[in-house]
Amino acid sequence: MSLIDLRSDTVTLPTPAMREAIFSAEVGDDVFGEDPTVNRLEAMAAERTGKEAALLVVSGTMGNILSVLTHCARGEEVILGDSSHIFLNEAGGMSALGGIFPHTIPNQPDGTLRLADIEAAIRAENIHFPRTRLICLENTHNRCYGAPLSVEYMASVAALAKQHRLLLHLDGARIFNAAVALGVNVKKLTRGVDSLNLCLSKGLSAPVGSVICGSRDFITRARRIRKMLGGGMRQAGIIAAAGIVALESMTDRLAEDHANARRLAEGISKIPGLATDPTRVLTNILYVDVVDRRFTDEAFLERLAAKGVRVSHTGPARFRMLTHYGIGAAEIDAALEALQEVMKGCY
Ligand code: TLP
Repeated sequence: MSLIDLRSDTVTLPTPAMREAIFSAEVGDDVFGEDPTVNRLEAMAAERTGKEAALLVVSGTMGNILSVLTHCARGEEVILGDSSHIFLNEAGGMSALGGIFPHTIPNQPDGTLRLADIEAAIRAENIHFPRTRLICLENTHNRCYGAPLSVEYMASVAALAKQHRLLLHLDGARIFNAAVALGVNVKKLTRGVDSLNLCLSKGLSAPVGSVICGSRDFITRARRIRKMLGGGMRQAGIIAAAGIVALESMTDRLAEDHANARRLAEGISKIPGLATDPTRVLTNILYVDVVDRRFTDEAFLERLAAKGVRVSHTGPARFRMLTHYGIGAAEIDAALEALQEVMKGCY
C-alpha cells in the first residue's frame, strides 16, 4: 500500500533534477563566501524577490529568527499575529535568544492583521513601554487555511510601517504559493518589506533550506548572526543546487497543488461527519473538523493511517491536510475514499 502523506508539504522528496544537480554541484567553502552554487542561489533569490541580497539558511525557523534578531535589540517589541508560525511554532526564539518581546494581535480568518489593530499596538514614546521595532506578516498564512495576502494589503501594511518608522518582516515560507494563487509576480508581494524568509523545502520540494532576502546591509548583519547561531555551512552548494532547481522549475506547478487541495476540500465537504470550507481553500492547505464525536482524535488518525493516509493533528477534533508534489488527482481520490470508509465505520 502506498502512503498518501498529507501532513505537510515539508515531506516532499527531491525531484530527479534536484538529485542530479546535487550530484554535479560545484562547491567551495561558503563561510569564506566561496561556494559558487550558494552564491548563484542567493543572487537568484534576491533577483526573484526584488531585493539587493540574500542568504541561505538551514530552515524557515532560522530564517525568521535571524531576521528578527537582525532587526531588533533586546527589550524591543515585535507586532505579530496570534496565529502566526513565528509566535506559535518557533519555540519562542525571539524571547529566548534575543530578549525581544512579542506583542500579538488577532489574525483575521483571511490571515491579515487589521490595520487599526496594528496601529493601536504601536507603542508611544514612554519610559514604561518597550520600543516597537518590527511588524511581522505571514504569506501564505499557514493557520488561516493557507490564505494568500493580497498585493494591496501587503502595500498597506508597508505604508503603515513606514509612516511609523517601523520595519516589516515577511514570513514568506510559502510566498510562491501566494504569488501563484493571486496570479502576480512575487516581487509585487515583497516590494514594501524590509526582509523576507522563503522556504525551499516546502512546496518547492528541495530537501533542505530557506533563503532570507533584504538590503545588502541587512544581509551582512544577518550573516554574522547566522555564524553565531552555528548556521555557517561549508560546502553548502550541495543544498543550494537543489534550491536553484526549486526556484527555476518548481514554482509554476504549485497551481496543481492548489487545484488538488480544492478537489480534496470539495470531496471532504460531502462526507458526513467531516466539515471543511472549500471556499477558503485558495492554496495548498486545508483544515478539517471531525464533527462526529464518536471518534477520538487518536482513533481518527490511526484508522486513516491504517488505510495509508496521514494527516496532521492541529487541535481538538481538528486536522490539517496539505497537497504537494507527489500528490496528484489519483492520490486525492484515494484519500477521499479512505476518509469515506473511515467515517462510514461509525455510522
Ligand atoms: N511549518 C511546518 C510546521 O512547523 C507547522 C508545517 O508543516 O507547515 N513559517 C511557516 C509559515 C511555516 O509553515 C513553517 C513550517 C516555518 C516558517 C518554519 O520552517 P522550518 O520547518 O523550515 O523551520
